Amino acid sequence: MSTPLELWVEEVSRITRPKQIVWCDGSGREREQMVETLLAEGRTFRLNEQSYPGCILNRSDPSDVARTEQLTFICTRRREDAGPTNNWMAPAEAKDKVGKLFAGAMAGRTMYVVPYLMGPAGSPFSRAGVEVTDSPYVVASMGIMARIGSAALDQIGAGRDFVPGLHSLGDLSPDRRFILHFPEEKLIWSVGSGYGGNALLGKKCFALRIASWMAREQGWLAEHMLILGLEDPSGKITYMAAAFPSACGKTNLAMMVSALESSGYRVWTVGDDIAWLHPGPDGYLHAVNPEAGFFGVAPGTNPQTNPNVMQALRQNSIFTNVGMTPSREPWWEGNGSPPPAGLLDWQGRTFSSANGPAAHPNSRFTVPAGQLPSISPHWEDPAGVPISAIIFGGRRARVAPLVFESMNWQHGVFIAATMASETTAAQTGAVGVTRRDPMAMLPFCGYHMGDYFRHWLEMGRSVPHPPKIFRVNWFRRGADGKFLWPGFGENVRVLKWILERVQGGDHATETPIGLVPTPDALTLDGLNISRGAVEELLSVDPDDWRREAEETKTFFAQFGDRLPAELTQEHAALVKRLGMSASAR
Ligand code: GTP
Ligand code: SPV
Ligand code: MN
Repeated sequence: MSTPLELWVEEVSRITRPKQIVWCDGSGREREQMVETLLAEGRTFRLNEQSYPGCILNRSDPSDVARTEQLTFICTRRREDAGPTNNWMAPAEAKDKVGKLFAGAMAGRTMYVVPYLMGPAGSPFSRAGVEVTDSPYVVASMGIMARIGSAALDQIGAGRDFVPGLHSLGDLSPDRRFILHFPEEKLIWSVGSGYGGNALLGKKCFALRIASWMAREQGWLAEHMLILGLEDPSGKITYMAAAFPSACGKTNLAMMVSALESSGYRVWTVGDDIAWLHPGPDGYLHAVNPEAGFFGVAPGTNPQTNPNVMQALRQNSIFTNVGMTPSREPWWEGNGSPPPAGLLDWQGRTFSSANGPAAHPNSRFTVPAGQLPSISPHWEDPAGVPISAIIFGGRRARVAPLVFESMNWQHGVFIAATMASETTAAQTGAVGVTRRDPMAMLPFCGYHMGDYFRHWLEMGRSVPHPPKIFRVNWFRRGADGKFLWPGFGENVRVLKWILERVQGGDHATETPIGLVPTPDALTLDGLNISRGAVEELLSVDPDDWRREAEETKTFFAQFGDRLPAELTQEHAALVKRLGMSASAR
């Protein structure tokens, strides 16, 4: 008797017609075979065996360098269940149209079957998936980003409780690229891209889009969040989760070397991109990191901004679309050293600034989490870590202050739902365009965003000790166009204020948008920043926020009657606090 998994693998092999099928177990030998296969394909290189042992550099197709949101679909039976913020295709139409692209797609190639577990082995919160792919790069990357092989097969056994994901590189043309999610049957289809979130199906496709749907059904949350522990001078560790849009600072915050380490504040990393949050028996929300590695933005990463990851990426790591020096070391803009003579850019050309940067702006490193010096001893705790604060942040050159706190959970959901951020290179399209990105989940919520807001409101009501909710912005700029806040390891100063608020400290002033630190509440010793800059960072300009409130009204309108009444009430209360006229409401 075949198991459901074997039957599904047979079914997809009948469609894709590979020359052979390889079941992956995640062993070192298998990884070495993937590397050999990649080297033979000519777009992958072994890095310097002395300085970067076990590391490779991969150059993707130049048209396949970031997530493609316009080619990403939620395929629910009813269009309205995908909601106005998602692309939608009817399941039957999707299968017919994209099924044609899978037909014979693996002819003459190997089909790899990658069973994977999202979440720590033995955790009641962990979920299994199986990715079938014709890309050895995907196999090697999944081997770092998830627990693959027996950890997953043990959980799946002869059952059907796994999320199947079918992936093929196809011809890599964006004209024939589709990333499809069928949340009602918990199925993923992806064709035409080998890059990151389009192709490593455990990550955004499963752990966010499909998992967010499961989470609503089952009473938990699947979020685009880092998880960190802040140790205070008493040795107590308080856990926080933070949602920022892509390339807006999660990896760097989660791994920071604290500027206040000498006074006893230290940061421990639990996760850098995704959090699954479940109500725990102690009345707190508990977070697990479903991933096992970090797929982080390379440019800007250096020994000052992120010393922890600079150490971790020295071995067993994959570099994608970075430059390569003549001594076969990876290189990117902002890595702390000047471009050496003979540098090759991400497309393998001799570096010339006329061709643009040496590393693609969305170039990335893929690093096993266990290698990080700051990895938390609890990062694989099956029960997760209890969360005391949730932080939402965006990239805003103006308007948004360095930090503010919500008045309560309902108001917290409102300030998360109305967050906006400037777009980055993590997705294709224009960079620097301000867009609403509720909870940093705009590209990742697998269902109607109005229902998602309602689920968030319900979660706060059902948990006896809901986390306090904050907003931050490391990216505010002064009149000279420069960042007002130094960021990175200095962000611990903001985390310290958040910790004090969690512990009941009262150094906060009420403004129309929420509670901001009093001018002397932030610990700034040892930091060279002017009083004026701090005041500017914390300032809340009523005119700016009246404009935000106007935009929020338009943004909310698209959700129709699925927008929870609580958020309409929060908007009305904000409008009132801002002293806006009735017509502006
Ligand atoms: P995804 O992996 O795409 O979800 O992104 P992420 O949120 O983990 O972003 P990441 O930490 O990789 O940061 C992306 C970019 O923002 C990098 O170029 C960083 O150098 C920059 N950055 C991160 N933190 C800060 C900060 O505190 N201040 C400033 N000015 N830049 C930052
Ligand atoms: C993001 O874009 O938010 C990422 C990278 O974390 S990717 O996996 O490519 O989506
Ligand atoms: Mn991300």
